[in-house]
Amino acid sequence: MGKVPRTGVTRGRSVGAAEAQVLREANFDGLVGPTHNYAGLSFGNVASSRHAGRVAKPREAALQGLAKMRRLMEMGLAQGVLAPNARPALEVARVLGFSGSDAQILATLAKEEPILLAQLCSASSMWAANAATVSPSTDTADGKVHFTPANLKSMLHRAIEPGQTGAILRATFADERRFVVHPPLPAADALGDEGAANHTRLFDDRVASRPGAGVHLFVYGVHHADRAGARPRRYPARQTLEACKAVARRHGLDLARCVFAQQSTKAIDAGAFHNDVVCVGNGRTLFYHEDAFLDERGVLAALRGLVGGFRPVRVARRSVALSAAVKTYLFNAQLVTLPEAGRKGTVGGEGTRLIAPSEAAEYRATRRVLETLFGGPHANGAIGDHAVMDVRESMRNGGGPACLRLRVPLTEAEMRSVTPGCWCTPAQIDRLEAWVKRWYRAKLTPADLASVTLHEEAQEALDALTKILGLGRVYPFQQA
Ligand code: SUG
Repeated sequence: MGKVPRTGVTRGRSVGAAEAQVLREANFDGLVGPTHNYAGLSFGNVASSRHAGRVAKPREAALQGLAKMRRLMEMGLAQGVLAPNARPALEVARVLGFSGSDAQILATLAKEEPILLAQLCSASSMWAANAATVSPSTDTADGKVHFTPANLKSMLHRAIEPGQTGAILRATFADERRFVVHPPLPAADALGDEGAANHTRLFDDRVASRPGAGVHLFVYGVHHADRAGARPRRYPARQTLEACKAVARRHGLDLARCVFAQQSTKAIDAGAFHNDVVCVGNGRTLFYHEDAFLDERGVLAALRGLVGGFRPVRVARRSVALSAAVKTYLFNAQLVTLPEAGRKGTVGGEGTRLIAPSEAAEYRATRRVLETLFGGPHANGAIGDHAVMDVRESMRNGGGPACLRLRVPLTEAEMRSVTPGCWCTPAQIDRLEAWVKRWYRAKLTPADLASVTLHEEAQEALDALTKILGLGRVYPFQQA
């Protein structure tokens, strides 16, 4: 495991434990799989539709992701990696009635069901913020870390993820004394769940010595049972209130410390298909767009009442239009607390840094927000500075820096129980880069997806990956 300085500290008391537990946030980034392509599969995700059919660069995409992991690790943050789903998911094709050899199924799909072929090939598991919702042990009734893999029921290419994602999470967080990986919620309209992309854990980070559980902001697009309630008109609302509540309940969170907030329908209709497109939080800070929530005042009041020293950093629509927020992904950023040792040269904000996509620095209005985060009109001393990351290949499918990572706050002992190969160290990232360069194609178009060679390459690559990460046999093809 990489040497991870103490940082982003919050304290809480795990049930039954005599000592207050110190948590550190680790980010587990989804590794981009070898079939990364642009198929325009996500209705309501503007970037996905805009780039449909383009030539994708899987090798570059995976290397961009690894470069981001390396930079966060070099900032002194705890960085891990989540293995991708294996694609093409021919086991799903067989469930859907296709038969014959792999080559025959691929040929039939290409000829008769090209959209289904693209769905079965999508590398969408890279967006680890949708892998699961995570509750740290300080906040759960049984003192364990709970994971619920998201059912992702809104889109077929994503709805086939939770089985493999669950297996990968179980292999990564294998110690059952500390980690619980639940099954996904039933895949019904009433229970649409997209995971951590719609969840933010806040806590008072001023007094590290004051134990206390976190506050959980769950954001939903629709209250399914409320037929008269607000709903987006243009694009689907992927997350329901019912799903948020079920996750909070089964994880054993204190419901009095949960805030369930509806996303503004305007935001969804502008292309913010997840709350993390317009909002990100860390500690007692929430950085968000004015149009993120249906009832902004109510959300702020609830959070003010629960989070000591709560600091909202609001960006008004007259500074950044909703369309610009969606286009640049200014808010699809990681808001991190740098460890003491890594703060040299930072401006202030107690080492809080916004890790934004390069696109946000290229557009005038959002660049201005980045440049004036500390001391400018949006500032209240909450955010010290920013860094930009180039994850363009993922961005063209609507996935920014925040989409690519799953936040997992862990105690020191829990960190030691994670499968060691899943932690990033300089040597492990070197190994993964070499692995990508060996196996990944430079270019991929939707027409290439029917290739049996691609299928075989992907399997060999992932088989090798499970050895590098020390995961065991997590993939369906390894069990056959
Ligand atoms: O679910 N894009 C993903 C992007 C997910 C971003 N995640 C967060 N915001 N946390 C989605 O819409 C596009 C695939 C394609 O069109 O080929 C896609 O699935």
